[in-house]
Amino acid sequence: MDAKKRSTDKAAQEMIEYMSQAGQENAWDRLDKQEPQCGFGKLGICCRICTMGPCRIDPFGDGPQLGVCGADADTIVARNFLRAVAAGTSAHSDHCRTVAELFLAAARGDAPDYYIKDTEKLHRVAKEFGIATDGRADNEIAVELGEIALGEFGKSEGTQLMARRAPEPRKEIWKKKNVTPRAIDREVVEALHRSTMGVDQDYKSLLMHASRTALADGWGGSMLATDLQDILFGTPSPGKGEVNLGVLESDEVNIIVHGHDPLMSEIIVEAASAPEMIANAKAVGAKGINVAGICCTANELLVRHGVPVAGNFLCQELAIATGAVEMMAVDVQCVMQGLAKVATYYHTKLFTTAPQAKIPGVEHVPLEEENALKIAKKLVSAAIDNYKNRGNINIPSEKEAGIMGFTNESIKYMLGGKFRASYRPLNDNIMNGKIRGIAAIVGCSNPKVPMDSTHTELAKELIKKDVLVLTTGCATIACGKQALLNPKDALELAGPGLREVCEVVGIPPILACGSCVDNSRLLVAASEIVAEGGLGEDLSALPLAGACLESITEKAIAIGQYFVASGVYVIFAKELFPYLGSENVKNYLLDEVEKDFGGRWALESDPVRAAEMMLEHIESKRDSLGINEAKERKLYSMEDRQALGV
Ligand code: BF8
Ligand code: SF4
Repeated sequence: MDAKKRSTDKAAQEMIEYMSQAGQENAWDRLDKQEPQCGFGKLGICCRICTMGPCRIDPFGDGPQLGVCGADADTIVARNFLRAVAAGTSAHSDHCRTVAELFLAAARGDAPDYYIKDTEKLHRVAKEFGIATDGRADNEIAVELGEIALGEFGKSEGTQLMARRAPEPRKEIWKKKNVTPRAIDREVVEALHRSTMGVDQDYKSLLMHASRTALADGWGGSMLATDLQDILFGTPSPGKGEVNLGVLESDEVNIIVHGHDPLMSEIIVEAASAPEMIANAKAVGAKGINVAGICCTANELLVRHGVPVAGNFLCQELAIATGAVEMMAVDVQCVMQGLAKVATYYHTKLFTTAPQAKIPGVEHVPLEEENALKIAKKLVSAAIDNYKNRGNINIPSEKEAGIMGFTNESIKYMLGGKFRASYRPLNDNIMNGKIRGIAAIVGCSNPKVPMDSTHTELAKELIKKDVLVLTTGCATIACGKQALLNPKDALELAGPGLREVCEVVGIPPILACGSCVDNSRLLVAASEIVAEGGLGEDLSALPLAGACLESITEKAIAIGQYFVASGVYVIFAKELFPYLGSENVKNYLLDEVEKDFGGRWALESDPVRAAEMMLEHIESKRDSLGINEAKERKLYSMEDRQALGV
């Protein structure tokens, strides 16, 4: 076991060594035990959809080429891809539904501990949805907005309201291809129906529905979740935060919130800051209460409240192994069952809080919206009571400060000022070539990749080449751990053009934009950049590329596909893309899909090469826009001019 091969983050290396010496297993050890992993699964050519199976296709062509039902590799791989998109869409959208229900309950006065924090955004989104706002109370407007939002999941006709935000030519493409997303639940249900035995057996048809389902995520569930959360919990604005296991305090009661849904974590933060809770903590000998986050819940809290981030996905078990965590409360998604085992070695009290997510042996305390603060205080009290049970602690010292919390709104304000917020300065600087283009770095941490290495190397390569980077999810936390969200450090790594613009407008070269549902912020920002003018008429015209080189979940596939179907070029790591067992599916996703949507997938694991590919794409878009011409003329030498006779 070489901890350096497992992670590039020193705090994680220290904890990996520590757990190894203590004989405690974590995700990396379990991965070792799984090796060699199934080659059929890696290619996506196994099917267990019906009980005539499980079936698998021989990738070498000697053995069976058809499942019992006659399904070929194309159908099996396309079905697996569609089901991943449907699962990812369900995750983001069920998160959204929970938020929408809470939003409505808060507006109706049935969730007394929550209230609307961003009334300006409430009015803006309400007007966009055609809700009358003049002379009406905020709560009345919010009730109507909440009802419409919940309707987006199951409405019997019409298409997603948020999808109207896309540029006109994009909407035309979706209409022509018949993929404008309808009700979110409908797209997911249809995806499961189509991909069951004996239904849709045309890989292109299956993949077309994957686009529609994914769009119901990006321009539906995820976008709606982001906006409702902004209205209810406050729209983030850039602020300072700290990242890595060093944020845990040796002399305070440490509480970790982990998962995705801010419903639970928001209220735990509030409960932990209540004077009586702090007094109780002091009474047991602690100096205070320290709440820190892991995964996307961390991003949500960091961007809204500056709550410190203990780590990304692979840090969850390591955090407990510090021995300094009195309580970890988890909600939904990316919560490893392995936590339950690690917690048995330490005093950490683990709680599940979401009705959708329980773990055997872990106490379940559902966070009811009508009693939220009371229940949150019960959880915080459990943490305080547990402080006395601490044994030895081993908190790594590493932590880095950075600026996080960029949104479509805040980027515009920073660029153009509060009263004339605008993307104009950004568009101008892309057009004059100081900024070559924009890159989105998104995604997870996967034990198959040295933790954080690819996200951070890619970010460094891109800013060096004058590409503005926007990042979300665990990729953001990876950048934070390596000081890349610290504007001063990051600016030193940026190319001269990007650096100049960032210094003038006061933004860092890597913009931390929040959680994975916040990828929808990038879609809105890109649409507004198009609307600002000068960079083409559609998202596919923009010098823009996305990458997720450390992915794990089905959610990442849904995100990738909604970016592709929105016209964006998206790179994933080849080894983490289990859909290559069909030449036809591969050709479609890596090539032909571009004719349909203007975006496509590409596969590359090496961050330096991935950066080159993204730059090539960005430069080709710049060429098509004609914005490289002026710069090229400047490079002409005297001989060139004489040869041209000018
Ligand atoms: O939704 S980046 S490991 S935490 S899936 Fe999960 Fe991946 Fe992290 Fe957030 Ni996103
Ligand atoms: Fe096999 Fe077809 Fe059933 Fe899949 S659906 S398990 S390929 S028989």
